[in-house]
Amino acid sequence: MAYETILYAVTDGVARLTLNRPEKLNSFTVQMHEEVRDALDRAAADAEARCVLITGAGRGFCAGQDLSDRAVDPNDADAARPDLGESLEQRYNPLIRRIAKLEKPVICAVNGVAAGAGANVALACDIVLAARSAKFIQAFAKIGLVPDSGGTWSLPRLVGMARAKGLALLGEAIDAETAADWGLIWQALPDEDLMPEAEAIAARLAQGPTRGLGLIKTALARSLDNDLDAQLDLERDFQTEAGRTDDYREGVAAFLEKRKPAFKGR
Ligand code: LHQ
Repeated sequence: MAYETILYAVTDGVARLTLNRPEKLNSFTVQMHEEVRDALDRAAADAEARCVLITGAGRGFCAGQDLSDRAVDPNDADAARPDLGESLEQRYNPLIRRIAKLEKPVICAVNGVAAGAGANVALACDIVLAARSAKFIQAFAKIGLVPDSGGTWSLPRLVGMARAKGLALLGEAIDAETAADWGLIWQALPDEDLMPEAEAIAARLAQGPTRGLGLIKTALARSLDNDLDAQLDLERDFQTEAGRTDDYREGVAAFLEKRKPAFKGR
């Protein structure tokens, strides 16, 4: 598939996906959804891609759904009422599931405003960095909607119920430093440091023990539903698998030989 609304390339083990509709703050259209899905599927299937780095072109990260194709006359009682659930089922939910189930680390570099579904796409990623000038807005309540794209699931888990309710009900923007202080994201950085730091983390993860990193991501996600016994069983099974990888053998050998490991991602 040729892309028109995103940029996608794999180099040095990193799949870089850039949302690229800067004039509309990278808000989602049906086409952009199709392209992002396709790119994430390619990244999942490509052994050369050992982590994914998502960012936005221009001054915004993503303003959520493109609302320009949703305009309705509020005075026209007969105007068709859209089925937004269908839009979630067909587009946003598959997107969030792809990020969550991708067994490779997904880094998100939030370069500017992240609003509505755009904020929750960022929060679905594994390591979220944001420029100090970026803002996170659960904009849904402002237009009569409910946080979607996993927001009602991720917000209470990331920041606790009191802050989740404040963010979702008030729809106010919070800045990147507040987001980091609250534990919503990993780190807020000076604007000029965002991409160099995101690239440094991506380079590090791309040279990591990819299978083990994928298992870590899945184990932490499963812990949110498991009790301790179930999680201990899961750790046993995952460690069995990790212990059989070439990268584990290399990691131990490198430690004993006092050198840097050369992981192959196998
Ligand atoms: C936009 C958008 C946008 C179109 C900026 N659409 N053009 C899922 C299921 C199905 C349907 C419904 O929704 C969902 C999930 C959702 O995501 S709902 C939430 C949708 N998003 C929003 O409500 C956010 C709307 N945008 C804003 O509030 C502001 O644009 C923010 C706070 C993000 C940025 O404000 P500013 O920095 O002041 O920029 P701006 O408002 O001037 O925007 C720049 C341009 O981008 C402007 O176009 P123009 O032609 O006038 O220069 C905006 O119209 C356009 N834009 N967001 N979502």
